Amino acid sequence: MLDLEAALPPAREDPAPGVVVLRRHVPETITAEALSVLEAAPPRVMATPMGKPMSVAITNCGPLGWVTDAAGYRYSPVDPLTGVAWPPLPAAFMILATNAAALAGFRHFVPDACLVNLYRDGARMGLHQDRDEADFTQPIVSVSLGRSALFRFGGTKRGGPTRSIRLDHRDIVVFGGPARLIYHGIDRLLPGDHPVLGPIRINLTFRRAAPP
Ligand code: MD3
Ligand code: FE
Repeated sequence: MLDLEAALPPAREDPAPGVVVLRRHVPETITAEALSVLEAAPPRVMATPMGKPMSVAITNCGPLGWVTDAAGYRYSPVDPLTGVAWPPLPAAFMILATNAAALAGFRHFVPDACLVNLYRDGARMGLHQDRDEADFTQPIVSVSLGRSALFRFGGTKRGGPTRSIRLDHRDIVVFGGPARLIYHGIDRLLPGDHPVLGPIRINLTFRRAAPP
């Protein structure tokens, strides 16, 4: 069927300084690539340094992967379950993340880590900052697939006012500059299965973890 919506340029929103939302920007083929990563390095529940299991299951692809355990939060070149390298970052992931960052004003973004978050009903991510990376001049690019979710973000200090926006299948958000260290999280999934992923939401976050 002729898809006129797909022929239009992606709709762009700038909900706060340094936050750029590119609606329906992600090609559908990225979903299959994400499922391949999940097959190569199965998602697992990790515990926070305090020993509390996360409600989101995670895995990674790329040279570095974000991990958490009793020793703390960090990036690791190997999967702690197997001791072997994370699966490679698919070329289509790299192109998508670099192009999205450039559209948001961040040229030459070359991620070295892609954290894959898997949500089902009841999974959430409390308000936090992402500050385990070496270079905060580099943005973070977030790709949403599957079930819609309510994303919440505030400012760079805990306890300030927050806003929420809905993130749907194929949406991208770029966080950089003044937004790089904002508090953010996922309140909950929204009702309604996705035609392909069913009750699941997948989020890919592309990061530059190593120093420049
Ligand atoms: C703003 N993930 O993995 S994506 C995370 O949907 C994370 O799974 C959420 O927060 C998710 O750390 C939210 C949006 C996001 C990701 C990283 C950010 C927003 C961000 C880093 C800095 C500022
Ligand atoms: Fe985060």
